[in-house]
Amino acid sequence: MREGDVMDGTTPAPEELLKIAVEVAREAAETAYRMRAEGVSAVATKSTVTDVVTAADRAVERQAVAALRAARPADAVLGEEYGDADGAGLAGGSRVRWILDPIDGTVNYLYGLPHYAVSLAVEVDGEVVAGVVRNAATGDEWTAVRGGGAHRAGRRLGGSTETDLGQALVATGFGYDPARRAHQAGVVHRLIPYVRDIRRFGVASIDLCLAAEGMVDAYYEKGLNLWDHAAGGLVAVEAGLRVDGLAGTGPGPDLVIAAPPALFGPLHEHLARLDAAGGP
Ligand code: LIP
Repeated sequence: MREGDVMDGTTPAPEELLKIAVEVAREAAETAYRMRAEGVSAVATKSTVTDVVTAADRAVERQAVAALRAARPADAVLGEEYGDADGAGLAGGSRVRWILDPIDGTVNYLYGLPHYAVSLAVEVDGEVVAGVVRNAATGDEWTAVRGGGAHRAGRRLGGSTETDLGQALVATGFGYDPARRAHQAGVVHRLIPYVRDIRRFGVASIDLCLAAEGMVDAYYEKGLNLWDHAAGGLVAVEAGLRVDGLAGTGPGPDLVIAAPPALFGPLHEHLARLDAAGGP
């Protein structure tokens, strides 16, 4: 048990859980960066021939899970590469679950684009209460605590002040399945006349943080897994954005939309009309 446990006998306050998350994410990011410098190896594929996983994705996840186990042995951990690390969900009866994407933006990582992140969120009783997204190439780090705001480099984030969708810079992404990409491209094709422009950076967790910073005005994507959006989603919410799916269904694999309240409605309307949550 760590110092600072105040929620109950075994569950620390979100601020304490965030400290653990940041420590683990920083060490994981260092490993990812070092392994990139040494050269990407053991590239395998997952859902499709373009859905790659590298030795670094796996090594970073093993390292982070071991660090979380050392810090909080009873907690559950869900990671992109190994799933439920202990295979038993809430193994030790803990109320806490960690949600990890060891390298979000693996294709960027493969190509050496300095835009990939360790994303680590922590849930208590199924609700995300804290999260960190760290760009392992640049050191940019976004953090959030539920009810405590979102921050980068000591600055509290507030999202974009844009109120006109026609002036909005919108980030989005495409899946690994060609048929899904075709559907997503069709949505972009028909959405683009109604926005300022589109950006495709390739890392959902960072996209959500850029929206929290107002570096883009909004973001949406179909096909995300929980580990892609759990931490970045809290950063966006704590920066004042609405993060949701279509028709209030909540952010999920069908669709994640993140936008300031003034833009959320108009963007949601277009995405619903364009069947952004549909397709393969
Ligand atoms: C990636 C997401 C990105 C999406 C990619 C992929 P990965 O996650 O961060 O937003 O467009 O298709 O899902 O596979 O690098 O962990």
